[in-house]
Amino acid sequence: MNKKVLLINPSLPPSGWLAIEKLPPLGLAYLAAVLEKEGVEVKIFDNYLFGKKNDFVKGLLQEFDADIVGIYCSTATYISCLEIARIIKESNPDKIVVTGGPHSTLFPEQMLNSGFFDAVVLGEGEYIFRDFVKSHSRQDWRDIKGLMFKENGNIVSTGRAEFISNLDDLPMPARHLLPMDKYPTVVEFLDISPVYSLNTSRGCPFSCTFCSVKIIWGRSYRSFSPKRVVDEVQLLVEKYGAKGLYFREDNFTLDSRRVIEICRLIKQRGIKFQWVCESRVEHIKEDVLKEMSEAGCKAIWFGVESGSEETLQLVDKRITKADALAAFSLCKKYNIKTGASFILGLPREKIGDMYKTLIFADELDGYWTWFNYYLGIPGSSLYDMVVKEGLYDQIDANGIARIKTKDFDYKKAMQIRRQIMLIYYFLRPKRLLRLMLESFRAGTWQDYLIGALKILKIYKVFL
Ligand code: B12
Ligand code: SF4
Repeated sequence: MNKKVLLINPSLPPSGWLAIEKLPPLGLAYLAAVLEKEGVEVKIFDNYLFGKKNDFVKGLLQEFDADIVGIYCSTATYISCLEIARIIKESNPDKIVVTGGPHSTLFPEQMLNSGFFDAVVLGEGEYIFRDFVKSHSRQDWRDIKGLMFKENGNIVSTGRAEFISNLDDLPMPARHLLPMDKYPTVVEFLDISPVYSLNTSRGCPFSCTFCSVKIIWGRSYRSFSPKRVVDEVQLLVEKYGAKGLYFREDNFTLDSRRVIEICRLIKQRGIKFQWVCESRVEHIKEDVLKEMSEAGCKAIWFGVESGSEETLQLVDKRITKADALAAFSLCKKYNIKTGASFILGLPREKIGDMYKTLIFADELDGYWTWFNYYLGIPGSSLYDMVVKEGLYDQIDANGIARIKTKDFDYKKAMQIRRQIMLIYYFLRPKRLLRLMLESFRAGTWQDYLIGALKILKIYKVFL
């Protein structure tokens, strides 16, 4: 097929979000790999990484005259996504502009009503987008499940497509189209480089009320087979020279048989690298952890969320503090570093619950600890509750809710978060020192500094 497709990852517009981590957009790389297999010429431009002004797209289209432009859209990058699409339509009205990703899947009508998009792909995009690119005319779009577009001013939805039943059918993500040498390749926990990321599963059977992952990926868990995962590992180690890997996904450890099989294959093939993954605390069982440690696992990030049992129940996390303590202590036994991620300022929390989180974070004493503040993300059931009960004082242009309850508002929650971070880091100076050393090593110290200044509001003293 002699069509040309340009895929864009938009930059983060100025907002309350921090963009400390920059990883290759694997979703776009999967779309590109499937298209390349069909003979389509594809380019990916990752402006989340480069942060150029959005009119970069004009020059790009002069160099690469794509027939179709596909733009990733998350809630955080929605404004940039919209602007890029507007610039394309104003300068090249004949281009077909399509969007997909979490925000577009949540708000397809909003995207189409902007007037800048020809179609929206809902959810898992590889096969839907392939069929879209292969289609000969707009008439064919009605036959492609998973699409929304406008026809005579009316929005047409073809319904949600089936999820891909066997992920192993997908080709390896087209990392060769990404500027792999430009991404930060150092992660906290590992003192080696380069470290690359991969994503080996989709979907989550849990229903944490603050999370919107199920809208895209559904409740059923699908994963690449252990062999396919280890093939990708081997490719990253042998072709890209990876010394470390980061399994950056929601539920890497959900299926312990799969994890054990992956670890055994890594050992059998004698692949030498260190790795990090993310996990729910209750999935950490000794037999699995032992295999993980033997296969090179050095650290695990956990969503611990809160030090208040009431809050854990409120968000339907289905874990207890005891589960977290057990997981952290097992990790210690196997010399695996731990990361603990918490959320402060959830609706229905009392101020005392936030301090319970501080006390519990101190007790867990993860190698890394991160305190997020709650922002209501569209597509989550907690967001629906916040909106229904009017527990917000602002919903911004991206649809993000800043909450306000009878106990605190967003400003107060941020103030408490600042105090909590200060107490947590100054309580044990080793934590502060580690944060500083690691961010220097990772080259992210400027981001952390800006983040810290924002968090501590120190910048107000200078500006
Ligand atoms: C790894 C990861 C990151 C990485 C890489 C992000 C990236 N662009 O790939 C980094 C660290 C950079 C990151 C940053 C952020 N992330 Co993040 N991240 C993830 C995570 C865990 C996995 C992403 C992934 O690789 N998925 C696998 C690939 C295959 O899926 P995909 O990228 O979604 O792409 C598929 C479809 O969406 C669709 N598609 C995507 N784009 C397009 C474009 C077109 C044209 C088409 C047709 C289809 C299509 O087809 C793809 C293939 O099936 C997800 C959780 C999840 N389960 O997805 C959160 C997630 C995407 N992140 C989230 C958030 C909130 C953020 C940040 C705002 C965090 C922060 N405070 O900085 C930033 C925003 C970054 C951005 N560019 O928007 C939210 C987004 C929610 C929302 N409503 O937008 C998610 C869903 C997590 C959550 N719990 O809610 N993230
Ligand atoms: S937070 Fe993690 S475990 Fe909970 S629903 Fe979201 S992806 Fe699943």
